[in-house]
Amino acid sequence: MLCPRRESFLPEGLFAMGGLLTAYGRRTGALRHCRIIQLPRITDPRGNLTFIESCRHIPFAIERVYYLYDVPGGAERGAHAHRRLQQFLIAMSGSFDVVLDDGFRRRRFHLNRSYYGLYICPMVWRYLDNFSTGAVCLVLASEPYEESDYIRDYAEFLRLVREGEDAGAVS
Ligand code: T46
Repeated sequence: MLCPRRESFLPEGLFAMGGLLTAYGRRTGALRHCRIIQLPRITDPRGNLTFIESCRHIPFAIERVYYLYDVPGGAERGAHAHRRLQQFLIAMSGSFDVVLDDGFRRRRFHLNRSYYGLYICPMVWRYLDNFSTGAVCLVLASEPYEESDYIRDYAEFLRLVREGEDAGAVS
């Protein structure tokens, strides 16, 4: 779901669009929209407090919340992309890594604090690994669960990204 006040911070047509050619001639994809977002932190001798409001601290309205926990050592989650879904991941406890890949570039993020998280826009392949003991990954999502939103085959993901590139690339 898009934010009512600010339609979406994502450029028009991102969902269909693939890579852009930068001034330096390097292809960049959706990864440029993904980023670590620092959250408000009310420190208090009684314990700290962090809060998140839809469309204020994260660029979408929250439609679903889920969390990963009791992840065995060495396990990997994810390994797919979403067509439309936006997500925000927080390490509520412990730590883990998130690897993002937009078909052009790949980047690894380490999450280990409950006062910041990683925003992931649509059409980004992701997997999570390196979970510490007791890690809890909280996920805020922009849409209800919908299996048809998943792209679970990496070759298919690359094909879609490249198709988008042919349709939408600019120089
Ligand atoms: C992502 C990482 C962090 C539901 O029924 N409802 C839900 O809301 C979700 C998320 C999953 N499911 C079912 C569907 C599958 O049968 O739970 C099973 C495992 O789901 P999935 O393969 O999506 O789990 P992960 O941990 O590999 O991936 C999930 C998110 O899908 C993904 O977008 O970033 O968590």
